[in-house]
Amino acid sequence: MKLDRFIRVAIAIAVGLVFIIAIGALLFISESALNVWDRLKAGPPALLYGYVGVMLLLVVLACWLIWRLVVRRKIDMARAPVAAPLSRQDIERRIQAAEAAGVDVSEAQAELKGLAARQSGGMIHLCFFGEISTGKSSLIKALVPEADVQIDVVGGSTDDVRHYSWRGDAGDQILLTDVPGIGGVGGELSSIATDEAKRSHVVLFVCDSDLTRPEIRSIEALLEFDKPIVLVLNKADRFTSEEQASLMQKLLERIDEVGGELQRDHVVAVTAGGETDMIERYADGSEETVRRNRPADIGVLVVAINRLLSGDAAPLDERREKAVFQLAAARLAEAEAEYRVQRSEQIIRSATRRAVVGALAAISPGTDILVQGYIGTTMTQQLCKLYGAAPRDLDIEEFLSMSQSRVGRALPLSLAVAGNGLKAFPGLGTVAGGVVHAVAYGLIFDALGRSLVLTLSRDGELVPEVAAREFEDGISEHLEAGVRRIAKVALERKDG
Ligand SMILES: Nc1nc2c(ncn2[C@@H]2O[C@H](COP(=O)(O)OP(=O)(O)O)[C@@H](O)[C@H]2O)c(=O)[nH]1
Ligand SMILES: [Mg+2]
Repeated sequence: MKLDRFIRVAIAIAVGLVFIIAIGALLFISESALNVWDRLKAGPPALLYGYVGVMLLLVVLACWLIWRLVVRRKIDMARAPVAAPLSRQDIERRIQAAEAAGVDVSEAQAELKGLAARQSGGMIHLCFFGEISTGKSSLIKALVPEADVQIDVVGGSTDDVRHYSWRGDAGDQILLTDVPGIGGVGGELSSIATDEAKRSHVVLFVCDSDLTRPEIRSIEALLEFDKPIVLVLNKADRFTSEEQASLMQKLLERIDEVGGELQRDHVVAVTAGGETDMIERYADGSEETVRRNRPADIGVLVVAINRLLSGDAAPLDERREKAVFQLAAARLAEAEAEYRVQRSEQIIRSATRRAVVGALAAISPGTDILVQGYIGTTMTQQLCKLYGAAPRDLDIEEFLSMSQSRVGRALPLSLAVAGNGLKAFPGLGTVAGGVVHAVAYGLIFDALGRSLVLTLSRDGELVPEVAAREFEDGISEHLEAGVRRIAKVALERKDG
């Protein structure tokens, strides 16, 4: 054990040396610091303050540099919460920025144009909203008897948005909007209805019993858009007055539960009327089914609406405007998501193609040159930028090297998948090993890009460990998905 002893002695000497140097350095530093301090004190105060100022500045600069290096940055250009109140300037600026980036902003713009058209009309917009067959159309018919409103016993007769004009107490023109019932099949009509409700000044939420879960959810969605709501319990003729009173109480409680504030006079019980089939029995014993009009009783609703509109219209208009800006922002966010999907596909394809070409050209290719090299870095940078993540260069390096260590394990599988994929091309004899390798590398790139998109769209930033794990978890699935396409790229290249 001579060597062992030798090493221990060497370490002991090294430790001793380090201590001596450290003590010397400490002495030297404190001596010169005291020296400088004494001289500064003796000198003019301006020099002292100036000196201390410069020292502080250096400390701040050092802190800033460390922060830049260590703390992850995240820029949220389009990721800003949709629910935040927006000004006209905000939304217009966002649309402009998105348009410049190549996003299709037509739907967001159409929302703003629609708002302008409505505002120039100067009418108050009331939207009848609620589940199918609660009697929305019947209520409009009761308010505007001369209107040609479609009412259906089966339900779901209103399949688009219709407008009817109505005159309030003060003689003001009011636009009543009939929309499809929510909760039908598909859900597409529901979203048409919800969007239209968000574009109105006041929503008349029509129900015909206690609120269901979907109804509560749509009320929550409307409250998120700061919509004034009048809750209308229709078909009151079906309840006794006690039943009606307890239902009304329940409705108020439900609204309370979702955190909405609704005044007592904003919950009303009415009977829209409508038609009903009745069996008429005659003296001679014969029976006949006749269609009768139910008497309507909507006085409380008319009062509630008039009270709502008797005040200043400007706050209502302002709230509506904000809601539409929010709606436009939501449209924009959808368009941006769509754009990101398309653009990321392009980025991944082009990186994969380059990886395949690079591997074909190399005499002894290796994934490390590819993954951690130029192609891997560019692809990662481009995808991060697309998803609004601004990782440090260090993070990108770390992510790629972590992925690299997983590539080693995935390579045999990737080669097998590539070999199999190439067999799918008819008329191809045995392909050279180089082509199989090239396809395998392409597949790895493809998988790397796709898993990166998954984490970026979910987290909005690049956390190396998380992204690398995602890559590992999804690799076999991604390999299978891309093999035909990438094999084709390799074969075209090789033939060319
Ligand atoms: N009992 C009763 N039935 C009503 C009342 N209002 C509407 N209805 C019936 O409810 C059904 C659906 O009405 P409709 O107005 O088409 O509902 P919408 O889908 O919400 O537009 C029809 O059969 C109406 O006759 C009401 O006040 N009382
Ligand atoms: Mg209807």
